[in-house]
Amino acid sequence: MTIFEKIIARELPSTIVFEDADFIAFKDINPRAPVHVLCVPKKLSSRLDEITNPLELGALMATAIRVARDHLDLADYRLAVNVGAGAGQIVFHTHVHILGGWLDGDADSQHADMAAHG
Ligand code: DGP
Repeated sequence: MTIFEKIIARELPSTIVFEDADFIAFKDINPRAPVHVLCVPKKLSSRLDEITNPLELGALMATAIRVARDHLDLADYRLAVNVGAGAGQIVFHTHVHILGGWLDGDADSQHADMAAHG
């Protein structure tokens, strides 16, 4: 079972900001922006490029956008996906990072840089 499956099953605590039949979104435990939420498909795939159905890929992006705008109230935000360990992926259950909430001009600071984590 992946860490995120345990969160979906409520076996691990998390701060959930959105959930429907197919997706869950919860706060990242190691935030790298003032708002940092992960949008996760409940159907398990280990990395984004394992999802071959364009409708599923589209639904994931559409859900991330809906969570950012409607549930996190972000006008501007960054969506990021690490695909593979070499790109910084550490949890092998596909997820989209939703990052935002910076003050003007802070979005490109080191704090906001997905590559700066670890
Ligand atoms: P990535 O590097 O793209 O695989 O990002 C995985 C993210 O998952 C990372 O930013 C930290 C977060 N994370 C790992 N374990 C947990 C956990 O148990 N709970 C929560 N809320 N987030 C976690």
